[in-house]
Amino acid sequence: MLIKQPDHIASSEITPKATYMRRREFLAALVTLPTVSRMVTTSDAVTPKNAVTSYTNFYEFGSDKGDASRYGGAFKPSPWTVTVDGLCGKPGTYALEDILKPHPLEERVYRMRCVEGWSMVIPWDGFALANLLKRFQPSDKARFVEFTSVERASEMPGVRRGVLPFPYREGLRMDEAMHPLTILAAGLYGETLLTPNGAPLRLVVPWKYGFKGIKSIVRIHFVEKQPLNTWQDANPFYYGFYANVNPAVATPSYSQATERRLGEIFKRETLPFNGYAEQVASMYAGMDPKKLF
Ligand SMILES: Nc1nc2c(c(=O)[nH]1)N[C@H]1C(S)=C(S)[C@@H](COP(=O)(O)O)O[C@H]1N2
Ligand SMILES: [Mo]
Repeated sequence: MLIKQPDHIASSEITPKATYMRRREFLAALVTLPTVSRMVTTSDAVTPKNAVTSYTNFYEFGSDKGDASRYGGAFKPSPWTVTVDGLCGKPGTYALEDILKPHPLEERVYRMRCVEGWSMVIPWDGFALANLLKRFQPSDKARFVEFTSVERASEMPGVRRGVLPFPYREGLRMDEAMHPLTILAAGLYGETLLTPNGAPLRLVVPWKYGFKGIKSIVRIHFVEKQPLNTWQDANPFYYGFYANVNPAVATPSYSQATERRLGEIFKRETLPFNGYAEQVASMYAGMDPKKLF
């Protein structure tokens, strides 16, 4: 078996050389097949596909985990455009095809964890967000990137009922957005993304709680100031900007020490940064981990 680091995640981009050798032990689980790009970041079993597509949080369709698959039938993820604006050299409205074309899809098997305590292992089909953002030439002033979801009352019953302040919004600091583990996904389990999981294009940030993974993206906005995300807007006491998975710090609503993998009976321990600490912890050096929820 060939165990190799993929080219696009050169260790020098993530950690200083000194820690590289230590990191390799962790990367033993990170396998790239030579032909198609495939990154497996965990030895945990992949969650059955039907659990991943039928148990979702997509409040535009309703607040029940089954609402997006129940009411998603009217939603049309095609044709689709993404508007890019703010502090960048190449703003514009791009067709989905233009967004995807230069970026061959890679399979990324990632651990995912919702703040509510359930977790999954999902084989996403996506590409590094960094590669897309670079095409728009973000200016030096752009310190954050803000994403917005589609808001279509006619196709989305949760939007009609106003169950959250829509449109759904999320944000990342620029270094988080440019991190090689951060991807935009256009598929899962080798198939085109289904509506409940955020068709046709959604964000995946595996060291953060699930709510950062904004679905059905229609806008990418480069900004100077830290943007507000929808959950923070709805309830700033419960939700913060960073949402880094931290088992040592309970959020006001949930303990974060353990999680239940969908399809399993016994709970398992939650890992700092959801198991991606070696790759991402250095981005938060000097920051109070209690404030990183
Ligand atoms: N537009 C939009 N994106 C969203 C949400 C949402 O309600 N609307 N829910 C978030 C939450 S709380 C979670 S846990 C993840 C879940 O992604 P999954 O359903 O594909 O597992 O999507 C996130 N992205
Ligand atoms: Mo969530």
